[in-house]
Amino acid sequence: MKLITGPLSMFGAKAQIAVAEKGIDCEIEFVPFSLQHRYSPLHPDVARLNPKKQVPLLFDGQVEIFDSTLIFDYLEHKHPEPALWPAGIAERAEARLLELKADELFFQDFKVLMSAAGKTATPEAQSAIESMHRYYEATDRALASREWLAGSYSYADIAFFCASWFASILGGAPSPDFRHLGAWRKRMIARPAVGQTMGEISAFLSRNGVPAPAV
Ligand SMILES: N[C@@H](CCC(=O)N[C@@H](CS)C(=O)NCC(=O)O)C(=O)O
Repeated sequence: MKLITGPLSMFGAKAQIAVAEKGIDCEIEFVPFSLQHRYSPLHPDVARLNPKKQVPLLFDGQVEIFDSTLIFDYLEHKHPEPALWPAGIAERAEARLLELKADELFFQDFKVLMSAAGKTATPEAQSAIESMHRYYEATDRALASREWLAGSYSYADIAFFCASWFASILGGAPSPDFRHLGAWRKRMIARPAVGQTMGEISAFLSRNGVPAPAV
């Protein structure tokens, strides 16, 4: 199996963590990426396979897929253990919804901060930060009575952890007042699969003079 990702890819980090959680023997290849030139020049497999020109991509024999959520599904079918979707139907549905919300809703505010490129005083960036704050607040409330976002540790935790970790680089860090959320982030980073992936990304950031988020 081969995972093609970027050294600073939030969606790629999701896939990297999942592969590591499942203990899969998987080659990880990083596409060219720099803060200045972003994903240019485009990796040939990304250009060939993904009309959206995005990472991550997963290759396994004749299987060639893109999109982190599709990659989660493929990994789950190919390597069911340890399970990363909760077993209960309702909990699984909740986990899938939270994974989608991290990628599609929280990410909308994330994109605003990405475009702001550090200029967070603008009304657009402030509104995105407030919207993230509301998301963090609701998540903190939910985590007051549970260890993981939806039943057992799942892809929902991986997706939202990656989104909130990368948001922290862009000025969208959760307030330390959200102590249940803070404790969950600490539980997340203590997992070897998460700690190692984020450690590699932190090293890339520090090589580029950007402080990595404290968890
Ligand atoms: N929905 C996709 C999103 C992938 C995505 O946005 N990847 C970013 C890196 S985190 C990318 O390749 N961006 C390059 C670009 O859009 O030019 C997924 O879940 O994999």
